Amino acid sequence: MRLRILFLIAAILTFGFVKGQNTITSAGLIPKPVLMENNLGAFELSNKTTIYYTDNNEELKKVALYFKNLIKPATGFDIAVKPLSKETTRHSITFEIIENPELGTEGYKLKIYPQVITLSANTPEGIFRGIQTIRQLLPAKVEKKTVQKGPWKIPDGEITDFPSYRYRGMMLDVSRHFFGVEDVKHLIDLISIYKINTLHLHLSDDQGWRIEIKSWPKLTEIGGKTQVGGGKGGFFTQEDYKEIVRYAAERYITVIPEIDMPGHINAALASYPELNCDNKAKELYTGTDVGFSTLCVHKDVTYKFVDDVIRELSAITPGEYIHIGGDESHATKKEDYIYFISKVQDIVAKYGKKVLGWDEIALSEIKPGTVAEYWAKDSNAVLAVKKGGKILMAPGSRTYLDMQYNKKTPLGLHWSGYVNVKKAYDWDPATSVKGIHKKDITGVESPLWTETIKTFDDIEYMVFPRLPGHAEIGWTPAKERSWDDYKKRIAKQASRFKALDINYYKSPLIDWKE
Ligand code: IFG
Repeated sequence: MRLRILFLIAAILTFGFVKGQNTITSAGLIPKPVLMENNLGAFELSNKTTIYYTDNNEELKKVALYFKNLIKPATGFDIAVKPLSKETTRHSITFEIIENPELGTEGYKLKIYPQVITLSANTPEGIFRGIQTIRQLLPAKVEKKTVQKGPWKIPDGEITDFPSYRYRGMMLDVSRHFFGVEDVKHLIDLISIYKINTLHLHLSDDQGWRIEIKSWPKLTEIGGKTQVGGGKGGFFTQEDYKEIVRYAAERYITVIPEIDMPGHINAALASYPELNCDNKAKELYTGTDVGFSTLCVHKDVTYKFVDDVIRELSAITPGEYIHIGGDESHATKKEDYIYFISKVQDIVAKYGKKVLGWDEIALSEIKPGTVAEYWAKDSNAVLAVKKGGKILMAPGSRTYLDMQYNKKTPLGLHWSGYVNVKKAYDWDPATSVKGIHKKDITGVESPLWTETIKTFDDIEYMVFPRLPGHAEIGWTPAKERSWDDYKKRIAKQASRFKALDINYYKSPLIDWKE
């Protein structure tokens, strides 16, 4: 008899078939953790749960309060948050800072028992990443903004987890169509669920200049006035931008601003005649062509402009990178481009920042610390590495969220092919470009260009469900990933998308479990 019971328990532990109850391995976690073990039973969150944080660590307290406030609307629980002391109540969640080199800065260890949860990490950032896992182990209705019926069970077991790549990002183009602070904050909330840690804002292009530069006010007064299709455009004041940076930092997301140069610059050329070689301001542009504009590379005022812009932007950007663009400069002579990009890298370094740029920057010098963002040309990526640079992987054919899913889906472009959910997921950055290896790669990024994207619903439609797959590529080791396993897990995210009211694309490739 005893043997039969033991066998039954072993079967349950192995297959997690406890009827109806979630288990850690059946919860559909994305990104998939490195190590997961099921135990029997569950921890049930209640009003009596206490959250403890160790070492009276103020930053850790903020993360604990983030978790408390995250679960409060749907559970109705106003959970106590206290510094860990000797006597802890029986039913508790403890966030603790430990020293475990295996976990790095973002990794965590999660142990869930019926009465106690311990989430440990080397840093509060690691605790924040682990909280996203706890969040995904709770029923999806925990995402709702109104009180829902319980129970609020978190399946027992253990998770050890840490990311493959340090840079896991998304880019939002706010130039082609402008999206304001509230939209950007909402996007930050959604991408943080999948452990994304970088938001690259494409702040300037031919159609719009979107960031206030106090020493060049017409950039937004004139350059910010319109957008693709002729709508009213808009821009971030420096206060708006600082609020976005603050909100992102609370979720351990670093903002990287991009000022695209020397091309994709018509909005600036329309704002200041002196930036043009013929001293004539350009007309504002509301179309979707690319590659027709350029700064005047051999004028001193151009470098005064670049210096002022980089200076002001660096002063309000805590992150170590500034993105200088550099793509599609078809209107700039090659030798002028090489000269310009080299000078801009010096200016960025002067303000204590490092350079990120689209892969064409490899044609110029690559200064120490510079990262080339691979989007289209393999040879540029290989050249950048040869010159000592690192690569941020953003291949148009896999990560561009403005690519149509297929020829029938209404939004997006398809110059880089159709990118369905499988094509977005089923690739490995470390082997997808000949001559580029894991050691050369800082991470993965998913750009959303907005020529055809006008509303937040449009953003959600293109981002979900492909971005969670990219987040997993950046986090989970390639050998742990397979499309067959992933498509079952992304299917289970549908209930979360629904609870979050996300306008996701119900790809026919997935058997969605709403
Ligand atoms: N390429 C351009 C973008 C945008 C994109 C749309 C890059 C680096 C096509 N440059 O991608 O400005 O127009 O898919």
